[in-house]
Amino acid sequence: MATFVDRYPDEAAVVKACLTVSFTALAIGAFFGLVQALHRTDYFRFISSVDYYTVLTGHGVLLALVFTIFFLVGLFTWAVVQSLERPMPDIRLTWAWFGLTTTGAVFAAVAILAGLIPSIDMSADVLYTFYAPLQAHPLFYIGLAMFIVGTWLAGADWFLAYRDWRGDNPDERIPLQTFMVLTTMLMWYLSTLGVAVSVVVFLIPWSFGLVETVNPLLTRTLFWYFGHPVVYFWLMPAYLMWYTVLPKLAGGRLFSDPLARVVFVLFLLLSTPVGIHHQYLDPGIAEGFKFIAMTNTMFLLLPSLLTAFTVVASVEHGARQRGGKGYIKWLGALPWRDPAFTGMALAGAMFAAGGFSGMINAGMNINYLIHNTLWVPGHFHLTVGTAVALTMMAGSYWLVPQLTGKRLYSRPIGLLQVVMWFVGMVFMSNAMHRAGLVGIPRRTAEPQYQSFDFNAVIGTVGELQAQIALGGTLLFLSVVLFVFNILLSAIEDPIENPVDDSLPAPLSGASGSPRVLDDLRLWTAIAVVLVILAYTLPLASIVGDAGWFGNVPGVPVWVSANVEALGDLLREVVA
Ligand code: HEM
Ligand SMILES: [Cu+2]
Repeated sequence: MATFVDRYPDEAAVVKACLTVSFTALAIGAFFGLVQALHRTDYFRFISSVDYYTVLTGHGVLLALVFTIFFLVGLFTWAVVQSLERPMPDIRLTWAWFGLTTTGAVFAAVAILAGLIPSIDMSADVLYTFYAPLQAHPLFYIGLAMFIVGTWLAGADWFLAYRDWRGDNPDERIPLQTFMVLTTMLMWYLSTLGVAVSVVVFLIPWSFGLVETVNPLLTRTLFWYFGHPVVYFWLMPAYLMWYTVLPKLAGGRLFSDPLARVVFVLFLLLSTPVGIHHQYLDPGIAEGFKFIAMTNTMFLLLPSLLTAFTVVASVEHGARQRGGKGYIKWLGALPWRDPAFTGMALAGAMFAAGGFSGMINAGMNINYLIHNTLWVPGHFHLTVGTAVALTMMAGSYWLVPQLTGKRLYSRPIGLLQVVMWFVGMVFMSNAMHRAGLVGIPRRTAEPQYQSFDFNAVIGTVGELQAQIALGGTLLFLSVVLFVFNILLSAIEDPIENPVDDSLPAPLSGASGSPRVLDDLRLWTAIAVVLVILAYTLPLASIVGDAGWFGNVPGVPVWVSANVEALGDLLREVVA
């Protein structure tokens, strides 16, 4: 059968555009990562420590939000189109959400990067968590709001495609990839409500000076209401590829389709009522609510353990199809020369390690040991920074040829790239975890804290710094290889079937499983109830303590006469 781009050229163009934005953000963000790794460890400094926060904000926003989410919207569009086997209902709507998300991302990026240019009165050095009372230039918040609304429209687009398909196929089970997209988006709608309210109702008016004060605990809580589910928004594209693409690359088939559905339903139910686990150290939230968030968080381990089982079982099935034998020896029969397979497999292995350090983060009492230390970036460079990022890069080696009709420029370079990421991350992340354990803080350009001694239990602090700098350098070089491999693939000549893109049916299909699994209304309703239970009382007490708009004035990271004038103007218009 013809490849994706021949069957759906219009859709392929949108997906390619999404990946172009995604990889551009990856390239810039990775460069910032290198700057941070070398600056913090004092190996090489060419920015001032004040600009460090501009760079760190850029790194967080460009990688954790732009790179991941643009990849997601591209991948999901591909997944919906190819699993429903029909084009998008109206390609103009598809381009419209692409345009809106891209404009929003560019606005936010401009507001951040302007911080590096002293002659421009604009800055957004508020880090990707944008905690009030740190106050960014309004353009930053406006960009974020547009970006989020863009993702909502993208979801609407996929739901419309599904509705059309349902009209023609009233009795069929939802195709697995589309099921994954729809459940993920339902979770996203539910959770982005929090951040949208925070940005639109509180932060934008406040950054314009329309309201004087803000309630920092309220905006923080709304941020984390979205901030935990967003980690599943990053992960679900990786899961989609682990469940539906990785088994095929391994030479096998997905072990169980119904189990995959159960996992996605569990994420829809459990992702949101846990956000307070990021606020164990926030005063103003009663311990009991924190305890509930911790309990819910521990339940969330279940779908990830189910995933580990299902994906490994599918890969083992693949290895045995390829002649693999024995308890462990089958591992040798896997296609380790294929960069797409190897990258995803290594990403999955690192996710297991990230899961373990995540359990430490989630424990209310041991969290105090590592809170705000370098342990935390150590943890999430394993999860979003590897499980997600490496799966996306590796998956691209299989996906991009379907979008361009051209073969990958070099598989050996691809293989070197994914292995280099893995090795770089072993150095950087492990050293970050250890540095956190001795109390070295995160989010600082000057971690030496003169007159305060950090003593490593094993090795030395100097050795930890060296590993972070070395790991960061390898990671950056890995991104350089990735970007060049993809760019050089773009100038290959088109060929008939650049990659084997067929996806075999699961070993155990959906047909025998309970129909209730596909009842999206039911699962959404339960998810809403769980959110109401988890959040009503904490929010009521936060608002009761300090009011909706609080009593804390802003601490602007920008100084701009223009914005003040604009604020005056808006105040007059409103009055
Ligand atoms: C070239 C590869 C990378 C390098 C060298 C790198 C390096 C670093 C370092 C050293 C920090 C800690 C800075 C500090 O706390 O002072 C950091 C923070 C961070 N990194 Fe990375 N990183 C890389 C890739 C990624 C990727 C792929 C992602 C996500 C997809 C990511 C997301 C983040 C986030 C969200 C933060 C926290 C920012 C904050 O504290 O506001 N990084 N990175
Ligand atoms: Cu979380």
